[in-house]
Amino acid sequence: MGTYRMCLVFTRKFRVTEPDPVDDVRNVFQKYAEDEAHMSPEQLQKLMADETGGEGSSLEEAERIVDEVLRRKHHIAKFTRRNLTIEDFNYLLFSTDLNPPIDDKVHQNMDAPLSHYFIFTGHNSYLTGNQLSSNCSDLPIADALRRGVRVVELDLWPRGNDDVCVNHGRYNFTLFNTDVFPWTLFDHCWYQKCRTLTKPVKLGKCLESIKANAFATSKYPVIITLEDHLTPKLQCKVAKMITQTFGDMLYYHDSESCKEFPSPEELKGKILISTKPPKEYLEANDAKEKDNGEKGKDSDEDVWGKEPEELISTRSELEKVSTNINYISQDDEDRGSRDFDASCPLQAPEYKRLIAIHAGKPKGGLRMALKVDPNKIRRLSLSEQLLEKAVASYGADVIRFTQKNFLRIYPKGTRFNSSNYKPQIGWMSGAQMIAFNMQGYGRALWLMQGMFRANGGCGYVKKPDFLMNVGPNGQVFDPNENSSPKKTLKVKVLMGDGWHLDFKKTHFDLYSPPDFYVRVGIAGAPADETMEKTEVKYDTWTPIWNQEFTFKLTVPELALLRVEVHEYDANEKDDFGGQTCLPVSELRQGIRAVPLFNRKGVKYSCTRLLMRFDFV
Ligand SMILES: [Ca+2]
Ligand SMILES: [Ca+2]
Ligand SMILES: [Ca+2]
Repeated sequence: MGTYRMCLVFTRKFRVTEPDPVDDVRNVFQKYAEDEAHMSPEQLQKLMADETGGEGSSLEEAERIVDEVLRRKHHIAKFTRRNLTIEDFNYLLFSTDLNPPIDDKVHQNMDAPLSHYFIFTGHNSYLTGNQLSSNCSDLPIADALRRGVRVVELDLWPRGNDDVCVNHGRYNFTLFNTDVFPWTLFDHCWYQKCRTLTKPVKLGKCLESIKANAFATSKYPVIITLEDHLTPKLQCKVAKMITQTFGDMLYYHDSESCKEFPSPEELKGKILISTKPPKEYLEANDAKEKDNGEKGKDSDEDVWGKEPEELISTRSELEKVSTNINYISQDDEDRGSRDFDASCPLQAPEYKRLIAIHAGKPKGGLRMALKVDPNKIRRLSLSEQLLEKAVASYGADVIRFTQKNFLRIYPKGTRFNSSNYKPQIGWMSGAQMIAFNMQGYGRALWLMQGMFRANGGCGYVKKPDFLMNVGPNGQVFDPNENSSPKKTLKVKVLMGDGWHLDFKKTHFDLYSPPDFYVRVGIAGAPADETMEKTEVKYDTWTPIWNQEFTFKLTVPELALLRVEVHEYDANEKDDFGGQTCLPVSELRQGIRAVPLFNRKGVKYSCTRLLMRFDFV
């Protein structure tokens, strides 16, 4: 009896899935195999060359692929033939590693200054869950770095008189608004508690974790942004800890003025510190704190099947955000540094020396904050709301600023649940560091993960030229101007497979096979944003859709292809069946195996779609 059951399990887990080739696959096979029963390596090479426009498709590569398919599919090492049947060819097209939708190699020019790249950026990287009560740990930092995140953020707080810990300080009491946060418990008592709800982790542990994981996935530099709430004495201690932990890995420069930054290539294997110089913390401390009025509703509800919302908030929402520059100082980096001992003499030169990227606290209005100093590179932090405001009012100034300086965007304070915001507006304005809560999964994070699948997943994606170009009269790209379509992408959703291996038989529907449909669309420039969907294919684990969609793209450089699979249910919320997001600029033409990921961005072992991409 036991043997019999074992046998069943074996069959279920290891059943090789080989759905019959769809018409598109048959047609391609017939065309290149010239109506013969087999496709030779030479014919495969011709196919590969036609798809890539002739680039990077050698006969050796085609032979390697043929051998690999025969080895895997027929479990033999010595071949009596060296060519593919239609079934072998179909197997090849379904292989996510042999036939991926985008390349996995770093292919962009890595020799431009650091500010010419979008950088994969984390927000409150040490939090394991929500922003109020989750624990602090070095594990999410390690996890983020291993996923290619290149900017991690640490909040430094005193622990007793002599020690430093990493913790999510506290929220302004004024942030708590019962409209946003419908708990009735927000009184002063709660405020006191909120200061200590998240459990701290030792700084040393975080630094060691960064050192151990920084270059496991990508060799390109890691930037640590520090939010510092420390006395000069403790800053000295931090400087010592950082120096001792990282040693030669640390990059810093002697002079305070730095006109151009080194490139990711030059900074390979280096760690950079970015924070405000100690003096500015003192000033921030003295500055009068104001209600930051972040009362906008969270726009990132996980409502499945809902269309993407408008990129820019409505006028009335914008008007809630004051133009007063004091709101800029409502960056996390400033929020509540009240227990700083201002009477203490300022003596933390070692600390100041370590700062590679100065976070400048702007004086004056938003426009002043965006002013470019030809002799100095700064990092400016804006909340997601203030960025919208800045782009709507001074779009060109934002672009000009980000051509040289670093712009960091952070989630508004009311995202207690670690949700994220739509990153597109940040990319369209050239903001390098769009800080995301990496543990707060949802559609926005899928876009972020999709963007950084580009360039081999190394965490640096070169900004497109149009963001860096300066015209003869100093004119730059205007993010508020509409342009005409430059490229058309055709996406054909052919079929899907693998769910029966990754999910239980009853996961989707209890009494029948699942009913899948695919939502496919574009995230990017407002004019390009759209979402379409296929028909529902009822009661099948291997749905065949064969539906084609056409997307006209005004900004193809920043477009992301969004793909979501859902399982239709007549009487309840549809089930989730996988997602992915892919940089359009890197899509390989032709029929590709597109691996799907779960809500958190973890790849399923077997679940994938067969899709066809064409640029016309
Ligand atoms: Ca269902
Ligand atoms: Ca069903
Ligand atoms: Ca169903």
